[in-house]
Amino acid sequence: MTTRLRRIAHLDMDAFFASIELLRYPQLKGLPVVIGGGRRKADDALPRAQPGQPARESRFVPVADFPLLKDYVGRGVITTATYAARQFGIGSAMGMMRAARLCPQAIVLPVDFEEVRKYSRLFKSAITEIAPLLEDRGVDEVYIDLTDVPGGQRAGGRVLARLIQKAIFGATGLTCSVGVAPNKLLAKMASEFNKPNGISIVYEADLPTHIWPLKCRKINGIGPKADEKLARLGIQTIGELAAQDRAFLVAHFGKSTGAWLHEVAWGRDERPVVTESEPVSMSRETTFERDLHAVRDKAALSAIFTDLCNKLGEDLSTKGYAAKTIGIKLRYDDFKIATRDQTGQTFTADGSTIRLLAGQCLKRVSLDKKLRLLGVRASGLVKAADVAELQNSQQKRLLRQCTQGLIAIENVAVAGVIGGQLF
Ligand code: TTP
Ligand code: MG
Ligand code: MG
Repeated sequence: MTTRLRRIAHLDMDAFFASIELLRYPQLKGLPVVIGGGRRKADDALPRAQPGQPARESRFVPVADFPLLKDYVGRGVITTATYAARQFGIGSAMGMMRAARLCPQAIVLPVDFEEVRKYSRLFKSAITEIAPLLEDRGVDEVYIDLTDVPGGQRAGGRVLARLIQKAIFGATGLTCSVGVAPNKLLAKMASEFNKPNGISIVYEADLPTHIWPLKCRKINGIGPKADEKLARLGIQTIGELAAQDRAFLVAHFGKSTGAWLHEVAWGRDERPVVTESEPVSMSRETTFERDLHAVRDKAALSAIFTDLCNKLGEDLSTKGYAAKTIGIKLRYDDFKIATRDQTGQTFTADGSTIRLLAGQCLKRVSLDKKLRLLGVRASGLVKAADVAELQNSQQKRLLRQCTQGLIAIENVAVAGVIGGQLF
C-alpha cells in the first residue's frame, strides 16, 4: 500500500467582485472593469437608464452606456479589477483618481454585497459536495483537505482540483485558481502561481525552485513591518530567510516569531484544515440513461424522484441533520437548468416529507421539454440534536413570557401552535 501524501488545496476566486458583475453584464467580458465607489442600490441595477425608455434587461445595455472611470467624481479606492484592467496596472486598494489616469476607459461599477454573499455561499457548497473538509477563509477563499477524498491523490491533487473548478463554474459561471501543496502555507502561495483559472501543484521537493525565489512578503503572516525588518537584515527572498540560522532569527524577532520564520521558510506547517461551519446543504441527483419526458415517462420519473428523496432523507439522518428547505434541480435536454426551493414549516429528515416539498417545487417548473437530470437538495440545515433544543427554548420562552404576564393566555395558545409547527 502506498502512503497517502498530505494534499491541501487553497482555492481563491478570480477577480471575485468584478466577475460577479460580468455575470450580470456579459457584454463587458474582456473589457477593463473596476469595482469601487460605493454600494449598489436597487435603482442602480441598470446604468444610465434613459428617461422615458422602457427598462432594458442588464445583458442588453449597450457597452457605451456604462459609466467610465475618467468620468468618476469623488474619492475612494478600487475594490478589485478584472484581469483586463490589471493589464493597465490597476489593482485593489488603488485610488480611483490614479486608476483613472492609468486606464480612463475602464468601466466602473459598484459592489453588490448581496450578490457577493450569494455567490460566496454557492461556490463553497459546490466544493463541499465533492470534498467536505473545507475551511472558510473569507468571502472568496477556502482551504480544502484533499488527502482522503477519493481521487485526491491523483496527479498530486490536480484531478480533483480540476473537478472542483468545473463544479464551481457549473454552479456559478465563475472561475477560480487552486494551489495544492503539502500544507496550508504552501497551498496559499501556490494558488497565486497560475491565476486566473489556473491550478498549481507543489510538492515538498519543489521548495528550492518554486518557493525560495519568492519575496518573503508572499508568506501569509509576514506583513509590511516584518518585511521591512527582514530587508534591513539583508533578507529579501524566502530562500535567503531559509539560509539563516534559527538562532539568528530568534535573536532578532524573539523566540516565537523567530522560530516560526525558520519553519515557514523551510515550508513546514502542520496546521489542520478546520471545518468550523456546518454543511450548507446536502443533495442527491441523477443523470438519466436516456432523456425522460414528464408525461410519457411519468411512472419512471416518479419512481426516481421518490428514490432520490428517500436517499436524501437517509443522508440527512445518517449525518445527523434536519432541513428546513427542500429544492429541486432539473436539467433539460438542451442543458438549461431550472431550480426551485420550498421552505417547510418543520425541520425534516423524512423521505416522504421531502418528497412532498420537492413535489410542490416540481409544480412550479416547466415540464414541456425532456429531462436529462433530476436532483433534490436540502438546505437550511440544523443538527438533528438541536431540533429538540430549539423546540425547548421556544417553549421556555413562551413560558417565561407567560409567567411574566407579558402576553395574554389566549395568545400563548396561538403561539404554542405556531411554535409546534415551527419545529
Ligand atoms: P482577492 O481574492 O484578494 O482579489 P480578487 O478575487 O478580486 O482577485 P484575484 O483574482 O487576484 O484573487 O479578494 C476577493 C474580493 O475581496 C475582491 O474581489 C474584492 C474584495 N476586496 C476588498 O474589498 N478589498 C481589498 O482590499 C481586497 C484585496 C479585496
Ligand atoms: Mg480572489
Ligand atoms: Mg481572496
